Amino acid sequence: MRDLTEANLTEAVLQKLSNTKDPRLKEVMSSLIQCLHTFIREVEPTQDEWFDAIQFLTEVGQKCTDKRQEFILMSDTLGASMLIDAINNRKVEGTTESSVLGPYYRESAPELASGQSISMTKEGETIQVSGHVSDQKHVPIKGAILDVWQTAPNGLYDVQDTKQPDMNLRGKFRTDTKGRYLFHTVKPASYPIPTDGPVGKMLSGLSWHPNRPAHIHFIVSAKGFKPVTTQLFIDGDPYLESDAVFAVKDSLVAKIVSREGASSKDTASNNVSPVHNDIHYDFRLEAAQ
Ligand code: MBD
Ligand code: FE
Repeated sequence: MRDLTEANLTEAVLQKLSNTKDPRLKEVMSSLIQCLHTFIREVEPTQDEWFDAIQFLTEVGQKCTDKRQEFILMSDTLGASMLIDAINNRKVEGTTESSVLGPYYRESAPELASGQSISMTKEGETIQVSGHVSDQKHVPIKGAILDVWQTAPNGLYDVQDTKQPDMNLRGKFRTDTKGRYLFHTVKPASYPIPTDGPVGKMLSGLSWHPNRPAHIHFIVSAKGFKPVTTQLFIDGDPYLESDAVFAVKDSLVAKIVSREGASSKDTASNNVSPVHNDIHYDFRLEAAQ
């Protein structure tokens, strides 16, 4: 391999894969090398531009900590995460649609009793979230687990905000014998994804806004069923049509229904008419094969 040129360099790199044993690795790298070379041939980056690109990826890596995942943010904002999700969770009639996990999931959320609130501070407007978990034929699933997380009304997750208690606005709930779940929370807000890193610079360079519509994350799982990672979005949010991470699906938009005059422990002591905010949403899981 000498005197490689613009014309034969791609072929020479691909040739080297003939020694690669793992067939999937071979397939993946073959495609990656071809796509990368095609991209370079199309764009013809200057050497300064290529160095800037390497600098950008370096900064993405350096921005990552145990509380900040800039690579996920890059994948999300370029639509890659939703494309991976779409390919791996093709729509199955009668089941809840999936959406992206995002960078703020934590595995060890506390298990809470039905009806409890995931808000440790109670700051914000209380909402009650309830519904059923069932299979495709509407048969209720007992003991399904809903792992839930969201931002505070200031638009920050616990890990982003030193003022919030650890594990604030996270919890795991279990369905009862009739497949019902119930919990309380506070109204989430639409908010910008973090813009103080290289992905923020990329978005502003592209004139793309960083905002996500208000949402509540769920991983719903049950024995014998395929778990679904999804999000519920609040109807009427101004960013439903332009989510910075492309995650909104019509079937995942939920209405907050306000009932005046309902008795509520939270508001009964105040001198205002008690209002109950309700979200009702039923999840449906596909049986595992
Ligand atoms: C979020 O809160 C989120 O849910 C996703 C998918 C990406 C960035 C921030
Ligand atoms: Fe989120």
